[in-house]
Amino acid sequence: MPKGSDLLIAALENEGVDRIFGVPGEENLDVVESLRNSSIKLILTRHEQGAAFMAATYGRLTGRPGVCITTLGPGALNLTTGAAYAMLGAMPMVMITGQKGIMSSRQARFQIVDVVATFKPLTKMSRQIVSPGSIPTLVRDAFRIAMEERPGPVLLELPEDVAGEEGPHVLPVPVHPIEIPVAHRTALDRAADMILRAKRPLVMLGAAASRPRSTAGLSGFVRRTQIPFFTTQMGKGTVPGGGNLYMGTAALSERDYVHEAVDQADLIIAIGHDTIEKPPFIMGPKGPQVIHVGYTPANVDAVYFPHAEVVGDVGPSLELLADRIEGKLPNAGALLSLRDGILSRISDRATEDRWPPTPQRIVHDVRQVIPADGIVALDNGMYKIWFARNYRTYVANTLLLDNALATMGAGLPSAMMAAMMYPDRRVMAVCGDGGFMMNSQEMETAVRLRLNLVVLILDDGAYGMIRWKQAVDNFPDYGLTFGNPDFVRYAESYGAKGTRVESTEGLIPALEAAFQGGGVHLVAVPIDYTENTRVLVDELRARIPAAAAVELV
Ligand SMILES: Cc1ncc(C[n+]2csc(CCOP(=O)(O)OP(=O)(O)O)c2C)c(N)n1
Ligand SMILES: [Mg+2]
Repeated sequence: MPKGSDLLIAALENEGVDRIFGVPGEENLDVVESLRNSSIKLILTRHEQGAAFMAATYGRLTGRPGVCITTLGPGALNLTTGAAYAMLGAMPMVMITGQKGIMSSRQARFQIVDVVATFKPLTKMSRQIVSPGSIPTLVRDAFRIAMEERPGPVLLELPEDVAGEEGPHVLPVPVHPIEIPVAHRTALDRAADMILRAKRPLVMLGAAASRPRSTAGLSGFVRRTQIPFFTTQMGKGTVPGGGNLYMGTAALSERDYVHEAVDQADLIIAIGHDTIEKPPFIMGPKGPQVIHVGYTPANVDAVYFPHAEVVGDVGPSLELLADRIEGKLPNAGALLSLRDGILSRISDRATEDRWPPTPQRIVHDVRQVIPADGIVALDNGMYKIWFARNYRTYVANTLLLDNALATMGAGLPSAMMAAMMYPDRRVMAVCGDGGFMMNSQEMETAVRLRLNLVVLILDDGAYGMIRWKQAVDNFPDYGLTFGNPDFVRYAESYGAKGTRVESTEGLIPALEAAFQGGGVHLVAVPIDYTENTRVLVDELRARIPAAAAVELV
């Protein structure tokens, strides 16, 4: 007779799960044993947070939930940041946590935390499994909920006695494909009418535009309408940024060069915008009309209150919209004359050879060693603004950044997931010295998994973004610097390779050699963050003299 844990693993196999990330505890040992006899690989990590970031990134890249497993109490609580990351980032994920026996237990309250309640606000569903017979339906439901728009995490708690209990064999619930309805004809007609009347239209691609299922229909819409587009930070890459319609990425909320186009537009077609992102532009009473195109209706906010909505499966809905307007838009390219000016000012100083290198130079040099389909995964720090603003993408999901929870510590695990999934593509993690150290123990996991991965560490000996904001706000420089390990020896102690870049011209060769050498290779480079104030405050303030300090953190 199968145990509860066998039914769980069979249900996960039924969902097509091929790996589970995590750190098991004694309450999971039945599940570990069932896993050992299954087709699913257990990928052990060195912290549950790393497991959750990897599982969430699996969901982000495939559209199907990544799965992670932990014990009760302390292990489960270590998933909270990963749950929030998946929740805000709309990444499908299934978390499985252990628990003491619920029928009887001789452990009093040892390690017991109300995990199900803890995760309620951090998930789309958080439930305890109370009988083996319910496992197939609960697992199917969990996967559906995690995957449905808007995707996100779910948690299933499997107590150890339910996991170990034998019972009749219950078949998994069959999986069938589900299509999302397309937008209503009336909504499409209304949106088409607004676009046909626009004098200076602009498209914005937001976070949901990067969903794996979205990417096909989007390029077609832009190509057929020839309306120029900009992106949010998480919308980067869905339509190739190399094309002649890309106007930039809104890494700031206002006053950046890309906002010249935003400010002059009379209509913005916001595709897949999710207000969990730091606002890419601020709507006001006199601003442009906005059409929200998304899988789900817009979340109305003080800075985002669209005038019309096209809700439905984004790709096919956009196809129907393009059918209505293609060839009828004499004003489509009205804002294109701004393009060269915006892009040339963004790439200013990208090849300057000052030492330490500027953020612009580092972004430029990274782009030189990453092919079009190569993937850069960022942690969170000051450099994220520079990468979002300056790094051009050509393929969807090739700049993985988190502009939702914006947590530190996810850069290395998310890059590791990309490296696992795409062993033939170049993958690089870019981390600050602060964020890298928050999950640097996963270097061991990366080495153990024999990943090919370059980890670029930007060394300023500080929580640089906060230190910079402190200066911008006229506080004295206090409390935000630290010492670093010797990163080269640190990498070597894990069995990885390490290089310290000693000159600005040395960065590209160091990165190139790291990729060519294969394996896990850490490259540390100092960074000159004086550019933060020179460009993001002084230069942009000069552009609009009345502007206040740029709000970034
Ligand atoms: C887990 C977490 N803690 C704190 C913050 C707030 N925070 C945002 S950026 C930052 C500093 C990042 O430092 P580092 O990784 O060294 O990058 P740098 O800005 O120096 O390039 C901090 C503390 C955060 N986003 N996430
Ligand atoms: Mg730093």
